Amino acid sequence: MKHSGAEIIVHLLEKKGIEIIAGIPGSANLPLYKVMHDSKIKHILARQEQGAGFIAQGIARSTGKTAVCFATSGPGATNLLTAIADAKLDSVPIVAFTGQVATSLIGTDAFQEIDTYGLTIPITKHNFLAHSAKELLSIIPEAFRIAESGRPGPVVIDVPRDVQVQECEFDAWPDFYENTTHEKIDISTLNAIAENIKNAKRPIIIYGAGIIESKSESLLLQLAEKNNIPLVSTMRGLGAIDPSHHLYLGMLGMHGTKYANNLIEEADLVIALGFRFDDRATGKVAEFCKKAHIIHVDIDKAEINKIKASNLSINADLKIFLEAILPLINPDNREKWIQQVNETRDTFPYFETPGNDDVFHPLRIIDEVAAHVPEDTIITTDVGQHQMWVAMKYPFRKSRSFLTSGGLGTMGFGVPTAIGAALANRGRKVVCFSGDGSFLMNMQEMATIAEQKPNITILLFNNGTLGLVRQQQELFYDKKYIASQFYALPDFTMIARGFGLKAFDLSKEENPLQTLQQALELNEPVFINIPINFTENVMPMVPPGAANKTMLG
Ligand SMILES: Cc1ncc(C[n+]2csc(CCOP(=O)(O)OP(=O)(O)O)c2C)c(N)n1
Ligand SMILES: [Mg+2]
Repeated sequence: MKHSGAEIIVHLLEKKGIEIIAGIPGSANLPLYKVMHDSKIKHILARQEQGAGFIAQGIARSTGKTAVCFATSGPGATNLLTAIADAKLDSVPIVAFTGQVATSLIGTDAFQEIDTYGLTIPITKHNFLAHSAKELLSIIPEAFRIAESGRPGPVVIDVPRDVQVQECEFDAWPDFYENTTHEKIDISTLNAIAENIKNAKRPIIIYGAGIIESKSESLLLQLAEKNNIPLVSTMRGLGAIDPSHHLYLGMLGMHGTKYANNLIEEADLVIALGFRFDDRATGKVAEFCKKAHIIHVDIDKAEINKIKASNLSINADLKIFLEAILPLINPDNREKWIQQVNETRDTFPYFETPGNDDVFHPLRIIDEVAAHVPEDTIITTDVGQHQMWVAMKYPFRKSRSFLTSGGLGTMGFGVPTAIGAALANRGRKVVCFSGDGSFLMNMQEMATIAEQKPNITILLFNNGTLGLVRQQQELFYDKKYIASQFYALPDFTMIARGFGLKAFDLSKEENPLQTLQQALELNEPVFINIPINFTENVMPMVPPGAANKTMLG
């Protein structure tokens, strides 16, 4: 048979089961779009390529499946970079197809030519520059295998315009394949870990997103319950364990719970599962779990001993590790340790409950939202104080219900990621908590929302400031406030209406909580402006670079 490069791309994406692709066309990828015209794949026209990248992320983060986005060469590709880098740091499987100038023009500073391959080397798990249509037959299955095997991550395929139109003859379509080989777990290390757990007096488990990626939430719970080991989550692990569980201590780190941070320092054994010892979680690393023996299990070998040396480590999929270790663990009720854990939890409540007259307190609003949306609602956030309040307060009960930019901390993440999540999970509600600074960075995607009409509610925590920056200036920069306050505040409600969304402004409502409740019941795109006092700080907090036990508030 004979097909063009563009036909090969679209056919293989259909074969892979890709249902939605977000992107923006331009001269270097128009041959690809011509073939997309007759494809059953639904194309979502984003309004900025960063939006397209985050729509893909919303699909991938909410479903665990690899998602795809398209951009043209030059500015299309550079606009996509932030979303790709964000996917790299949070291990999100996406495959981005970028158009490139014709092969004969590469290296001539041609119109809209940029070295996408070079630019994306440090921010992808792997990247390709296709030299011929035939090459695409091997590149595409390989790209998906890389994106979704082991520790997932983003892959870029840069396709010159002439490669998209080039015809090539071949006998059969290639198959997609998975990594079937797994690292063998060393039995003596496994036995040593079981022995360590048996002898530990004060063990604690810290888990990260690896538990979600490996679908081992229930195995983790079995291990914790069998041996009575308290559980601490990273921000990206939230949702894996029901927060009402008696062994659950919440999140660690900069805005974690004071009791989790303190108890980690009391532990004699830390079992780190799919947790990469990120500095926002560990605080000053030299001071982190100093008294503890450390066991580290991670699918990515490069993470082991990268930041914190471990005493015992296993490089494996967590599911395989947990299945292997569970039969070796004896039941233990750990009465004394659990009593200490409970006492510590009672001594340091996470935060003060806002007073009844404090209607717009962010924690109260989050409680109201959680109480009035369906259980299976997906939450996205932008980056700032509002993100931290949501991570701290929202009761995430299911994996993949909290989509947030953890590693890169990208303002502008929330709205387009919500679009991807809503399109990939029709029938489920998506709520995006945004900040007035972050929202301005990708609000053009409200046009995409108006077009697609997904069930998204945007809640704008409007404090008129770059709140998290203002907070740091107040606490750590002698109150030298600069470039953190907005002196020209847009009328966001009017803007949302201008885009075609139903919009509410709670600052103008007589009974704002009732309006909020009614707005949350709508199953259409809704925007809600919520006034937040700009002096409100996210507490407790570990000062940047300090040890977790020096937590303020
Ligand atoms: C793209 C980007 N630029 C800058 C920052 C640094 N930064 C982190 S939080 C923040 C303030 C966010 O303001 P807003 O979205 O209003 O949220 P708030 O903290 O007020 O809730 C800034 C500027 C960032 N994280 N991302
Ligand atoms: Mg703000």
